[in-house]
Amino acid sequence: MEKYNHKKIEEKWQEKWDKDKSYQTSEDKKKPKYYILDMFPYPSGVGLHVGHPKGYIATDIFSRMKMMQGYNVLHPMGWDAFGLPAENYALENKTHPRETTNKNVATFKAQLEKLGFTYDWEREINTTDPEYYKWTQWIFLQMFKKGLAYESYEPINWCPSCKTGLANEDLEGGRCERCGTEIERKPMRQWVLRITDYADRLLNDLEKLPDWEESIKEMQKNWIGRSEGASVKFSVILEQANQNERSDRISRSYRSDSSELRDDNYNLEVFTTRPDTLFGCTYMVVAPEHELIKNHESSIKNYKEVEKYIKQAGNKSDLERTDLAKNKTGVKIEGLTAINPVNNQEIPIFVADYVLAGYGTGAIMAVPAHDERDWEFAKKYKLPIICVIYPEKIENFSNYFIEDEKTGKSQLRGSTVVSYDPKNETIKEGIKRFLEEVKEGKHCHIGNGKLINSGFLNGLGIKEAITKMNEWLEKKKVGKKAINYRLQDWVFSRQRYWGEPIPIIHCEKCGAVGVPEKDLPVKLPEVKNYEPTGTGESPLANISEWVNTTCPKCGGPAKRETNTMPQWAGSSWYYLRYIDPKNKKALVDKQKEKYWSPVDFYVGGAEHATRHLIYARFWHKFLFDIGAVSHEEPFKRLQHVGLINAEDGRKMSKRWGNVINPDDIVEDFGADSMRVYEMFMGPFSQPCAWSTNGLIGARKFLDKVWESQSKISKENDEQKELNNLLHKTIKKVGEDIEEFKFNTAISAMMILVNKINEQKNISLETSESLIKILCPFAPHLSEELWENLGHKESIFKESWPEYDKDLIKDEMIELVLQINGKVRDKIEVSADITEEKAKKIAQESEVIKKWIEDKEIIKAIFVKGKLVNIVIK
Ligand code: ANZ
Ligand code: ZN
Repeated sequence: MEKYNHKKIEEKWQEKWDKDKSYQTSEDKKKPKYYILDMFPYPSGVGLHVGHPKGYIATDIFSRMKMMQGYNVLHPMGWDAFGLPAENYALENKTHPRETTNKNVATFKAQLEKLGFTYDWEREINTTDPEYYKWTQWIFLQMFKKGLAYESYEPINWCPSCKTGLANEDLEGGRCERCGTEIERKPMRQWVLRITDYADRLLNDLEKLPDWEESIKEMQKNWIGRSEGASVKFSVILEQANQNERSDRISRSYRSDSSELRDDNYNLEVFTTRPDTLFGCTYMVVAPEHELIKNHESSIKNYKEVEKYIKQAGNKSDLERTDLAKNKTGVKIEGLTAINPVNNQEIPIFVADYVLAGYGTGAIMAVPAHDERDWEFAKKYKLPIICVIYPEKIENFSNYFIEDEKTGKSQLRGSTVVSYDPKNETIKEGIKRFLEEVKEGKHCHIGNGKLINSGFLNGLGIKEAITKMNEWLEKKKVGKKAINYRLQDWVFSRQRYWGEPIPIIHCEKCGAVGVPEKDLPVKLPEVKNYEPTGTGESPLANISEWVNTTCPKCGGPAKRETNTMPQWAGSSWYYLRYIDPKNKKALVDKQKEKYWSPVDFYVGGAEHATRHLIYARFWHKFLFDIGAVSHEEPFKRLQHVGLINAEDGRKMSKRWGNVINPDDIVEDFGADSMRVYEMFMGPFSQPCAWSTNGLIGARKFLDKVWESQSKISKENDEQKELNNLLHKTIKKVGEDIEEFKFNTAISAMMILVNKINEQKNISLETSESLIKILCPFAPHLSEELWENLGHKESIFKESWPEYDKDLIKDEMIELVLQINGKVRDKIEVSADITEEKAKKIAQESEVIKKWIEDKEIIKAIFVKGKLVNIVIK
């Protein structure tokens, strides 16, 4: 027998698959469908390194198995080619981004093709293709029509190096995610998408996604950041007001029947999660960007000082500003005073940068006794501290901050009881001393407790006090229950060249007018100078032939919008286009969408847990609302890929000189070896380091498979033991692929192959079954072996092998399902079933379902290898 020649074999089969169009998507409606999707790459200039294809190999294995299981499989690939990285690369290399993008796409594609993937290249998409971005623009127009896309002039994140505005999502620790430059705040005109309208649905619908990893759902929850609390309006008075005006305003503020109170110039609205602490509010703080300052310039006595402070704050990033460890700074605004509505106390207003403009209302009621930031600030500026929550039990002097004598910094003392001395004081005395000590600034009590020093709230717990205060605020018309999100509307314009033009025309008479749908796409004009201008205008603004146009509404002279869309636009809906990539009339045909949607399985990098995956869910929900798609959620199952690092443990990067090009590995060891190796490295979602030794091991395994074919003989003395092992392996490999546990599937096949090689002879059937379970992993080698056995058709036309239940009996057990200790059902399961899975299966039993319907499950007990007992009320 000839030796295993990967080069010859891989070239031969790739050519054949290509010629036969083996992986063209079948749309035979009689068959079930499976849509498996990779996050498409942005084709950077450096090409792929061996880490990139890990996810693609996994989805390819999965696709091949699903094909053999009788599904129509949709497994497409495309290019996310607009955006900053592509443009920055083009600028560095002084070539037009269109040119570099085309070149990079070609390189990526060639690299991928060498790995033997099942991608249906007839469905390839590229976000920079006008036929594609026509529909990106179309979606924007629909949002514009529904009022979800709007113009705003708020200060936004500005990267001075990339010279563009950025969304919050584009920052990493206050720096530009692309270039690492610290972000400034810059007021400018921009387009914004009202994603906050969808905040609740984006949050609540996470529950409809049981097949998403919990950790990713958690990240989305935190990103959306829903906080329940109240908004409270504080009346603001000017110090110049004479005594009469003053008391009039105070009393009117209290009665809340003043028309002035509705004039926002004389109100300061805050968002608080703790309305129960209102009696403890002793001052207020506005963010440096807050409009109160500009609106009262003439009344602010120390305006110069305030202005100087604001300038300094503007240079700091949000991260720096909110850093707990940083010294709090601020300036008292002289000339303005606020009135605490709950007790009519006049309290000072500060400007301080620990309050952020972009969260809540950009102003806070400060409660120094119970908020650490306020506490530090109050101590620094000698502001009164009033304790309104005391620990119910003196033993619970917990979670408070105490000053470190040496450094003067506050420290969380966790739950240690530092302050109470039961030998020398009664509980009552202890509480009294506690209150004194809080007042003196010794502790900041952020823990639980009861209300004190709080009028009508005294004696209540925090929860009841919140409810009662909210009622009071509402009755007095000075506030109400409110919900606040960390999620902000999506800043959607970029002052850069390489993006989708925003399809809007500005007319002096008609304002911002949407480009008529028949005129889409608005093509990105060819230009010589595409460098960012840095003026806040996109380079498109310099092309007067393109900018000047006529208004679609009135026909008068008008100008095109010159901002472009962010990198994330094209990727927010691309998975829909693969379903119907060449449709000229619609984004996607309704019938096709119904058949293929949703994406059954989505695999990609964890770095997209928030941005891309929130944006895509938002667009999808919008498309659902306008009837363009039939499901509310785009991705049914989600799996993240663990990174492959370099052999030295560092990230693979040009900077470290540790990048390995897959082309070299394919050349020396073969694509099949690389595929097997990358799947064998460890648990799929975990990071791991590349190892050439490991790769050699994978190659040796394939050599052994190759050699095992010479053992096929009619006169085999195949042992029953081998047959049992074969069927166990068939079962395990199928189940492991389904669960993305490729490493254990491969190790099971290795054991099988070793066993085979111990035999003198093996049967044809054994060899064929082995090739069938191996073929998703090593498709080229398997096709060749299959052909060697005399088959004319591709192995991927075969059905996935079934295992013989009788032969794996010892692997199966009867799991007893109990309700409150009584046997109610029995099911056959794998002997090594995990606790989590057993409990899930138990609750899915039709019999058990009837028992637990409308009942509260107290707990479920699992006894390995025996039973699940569900305890209900
Ligand atoms: C009074 C108070 C008393 C507060 C107390 C907390 C504890 P989350 O949970 O993140 O929603 N806050 C509101 N807007 C802010 C802003 N723009 N910049 C900085 N801080 C801001 O946080 C809500 C709490 O953060 C609010 O509740 C407010 O302080 C502060 F014992 O109000 B709190
Ligand atoms: Zn007009």
